[in-house]
Amino acid sequence: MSTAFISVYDKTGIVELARVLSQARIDIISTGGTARLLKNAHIPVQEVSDVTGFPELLGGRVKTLHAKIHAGILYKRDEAQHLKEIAELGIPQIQYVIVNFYPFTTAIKKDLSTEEILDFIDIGGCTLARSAAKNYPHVTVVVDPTDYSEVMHQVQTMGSTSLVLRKKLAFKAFNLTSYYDSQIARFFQEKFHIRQFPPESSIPLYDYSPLRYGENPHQHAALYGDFWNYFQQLQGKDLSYNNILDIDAAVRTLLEFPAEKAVAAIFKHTSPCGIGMGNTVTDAYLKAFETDRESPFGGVIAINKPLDSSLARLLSEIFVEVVIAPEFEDEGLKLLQKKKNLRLIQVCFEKLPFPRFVIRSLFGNSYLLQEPDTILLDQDKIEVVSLRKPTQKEIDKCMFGLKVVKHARSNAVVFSDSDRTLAIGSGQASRVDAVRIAIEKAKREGISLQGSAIASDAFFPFPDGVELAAAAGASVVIQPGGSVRDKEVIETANNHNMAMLFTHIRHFLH
Ligand code: 93A
Repeated sequence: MSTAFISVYDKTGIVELARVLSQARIDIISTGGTARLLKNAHIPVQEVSDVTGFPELLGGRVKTLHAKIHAGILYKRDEAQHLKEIAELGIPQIQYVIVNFYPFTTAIKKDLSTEEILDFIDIGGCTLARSAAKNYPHVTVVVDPTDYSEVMHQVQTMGSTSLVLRKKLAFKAFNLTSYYDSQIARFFQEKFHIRQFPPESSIPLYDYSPLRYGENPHQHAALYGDFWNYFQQLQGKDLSYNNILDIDAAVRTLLEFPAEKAVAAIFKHTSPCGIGMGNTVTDAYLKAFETDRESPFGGVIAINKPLDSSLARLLSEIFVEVVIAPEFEDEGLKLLQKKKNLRLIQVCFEKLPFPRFVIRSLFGNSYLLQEPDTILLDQDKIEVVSLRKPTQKEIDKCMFGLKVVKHARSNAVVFSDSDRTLAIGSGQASRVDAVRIAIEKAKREGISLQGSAIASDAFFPFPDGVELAAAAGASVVIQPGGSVRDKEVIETANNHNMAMLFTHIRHFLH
């Protein structure tokens, strides 16, 4: 005689499923609330306590955690010793486990105490699902009400389920329990202010969390890996897919700069709007913001030093989606907390490891993997190719621009001073267009490019870009070199008395 064990929190569709199982001469064992519902629908059902001989204990904390239940699920149907033990001890032969869990993720969104939330951690239900999924060769586990119809159809037409379906359902069960536990771990991390596991730990903090959607609302998306080991959300709406991309781009840019200085990076659509460096975070932010006061609307702002009240005051005047800092001073935090939706993200710079790979997916199951672009030019390796040698000040300007251009989408150029970006042109198929856009932006913002440096992520294929930069006032160019027209390009620099530096390192970013 085969048996179904039914214990569901979400009781949608359960009566219908139980009726089909019952009509197929499958016995039903159930927990309190579920049993009551089925009895009311005149479906024959046995209470779990009648099977185990134990009442539901501790107000329901221990209902199904019993050897009789788990042996009834886990025994191998083709192993004589297992069958003998089952028969001797009068253990029910459980072939179906239909279970869904206490809604932990819904509970944490409600205004409940920690103690109340702990009561939403399902132990027995998850254990039932894991036992059944482990024994999928013999047992059908159903954790999702949308699978009821397929199970009913197979039971009605074949008298049982197919192995193919049981494998799929077992996968779904383990996928759900791993996700469920990851949400509990994440809650504990936030509640107990656990920044991260010890770095030597090989245990990932949690595997993935679904995102509301991907780049666009019609795309499903999820975040995989240990991101939350290094970032902590202090307030605001959940991070979106695009927010996470921008956070990553902004934080990576900050890592280019010396830790002694305050640096601010403003990003949108993974493009830098402006980067500034100064003695205070406010100073750095203002320099970054002045590069382009139009684009940061809806962008993200990352700083490498604690956010204070002076910067918080400035930030509360503009609309940004995310603010990232290693620390939020109390007063600054209070000011920003007035903006309920604003996402505040604390980043742990000290422990931030570079990704091992950058991954892009292609058709089918094919992927492009590469190492991240972590190389930074050694100043001694710069080759001066122009007649005029650069001043130290010009080299400083070049180095600033170079650090930023690395993080701008190709083709990209950055006009810069030694402590700020002045104009950025990026994401263009033609390099000269990137130069044109940067110059146009500087005009719009009323920024003078006189005496600026221009950094380019790859060589100038023609002299036109350098020509335009010279006309706009740039006095020095830094670029990898390597074009077949290098000679013409260098000549153009010489004609304008510009200094030109070759790095021999290209920084494409797509
Ligand atoms: O508190 S529990 O973790 N202890 C258990 O032993 C147990 N067994 C099943 N919760 C347990 N369950 C859960 O009870 C199930 O996962 C399901 O969500 C719920 C169904 O209870 P009822 O049938 O009383 O509504």
